[in-house]
Amino acid sequence: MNAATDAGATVPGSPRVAIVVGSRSDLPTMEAATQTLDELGIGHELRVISAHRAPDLLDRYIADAEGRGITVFIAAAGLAAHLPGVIASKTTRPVIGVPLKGGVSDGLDALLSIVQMPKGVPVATVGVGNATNAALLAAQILAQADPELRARVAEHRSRGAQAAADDPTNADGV
Ligand code: RP5
Repeated sequence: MNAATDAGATVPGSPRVAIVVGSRSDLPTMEAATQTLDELGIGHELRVISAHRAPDLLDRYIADAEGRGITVFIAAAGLAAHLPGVIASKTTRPVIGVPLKGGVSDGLDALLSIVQMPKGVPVATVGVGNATNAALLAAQILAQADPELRARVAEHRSRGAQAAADDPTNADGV
């Protein structure tokens, strides 16, 4: 434990977003989250920790991550998909859940599992496999206390709007 951890302070340049997935098989889907956070210049870290297979490690990781200044957790899981809810039960930092495809309902099962948190322990849930929106939501949360990041998020949004406007389908000048 270092001084910054003791103080619970944010170390300059230290990761602010933790992406936690339940399995290595989730990693390809979550590349869009790391890419989006990189585009926005937001420090992040990635861990593979299953809520079911490694619950004690998950406990230790959350406590350590909070101490190092992690401010938002993005948690992705498929099947029973308890990971986001378990993380939310152990931290008051915002938790964004990403349901992943797979299982008998191809992601609908994970979506329902993640979105139906009991009152008192919220998880902000994005669409099935929508790692990009998870990263953007994390960015918007962090941007509320960071004007420079707020400007980068707004510019990112503008680029998306411009790309839609520039779509050749819209070439009639509307
Ligand atoms: C969940 O079970 C993981 O998040 C993953 O989406 C799913 C399948 O995991 P593996 O069997 O591929 O490890 O816990």
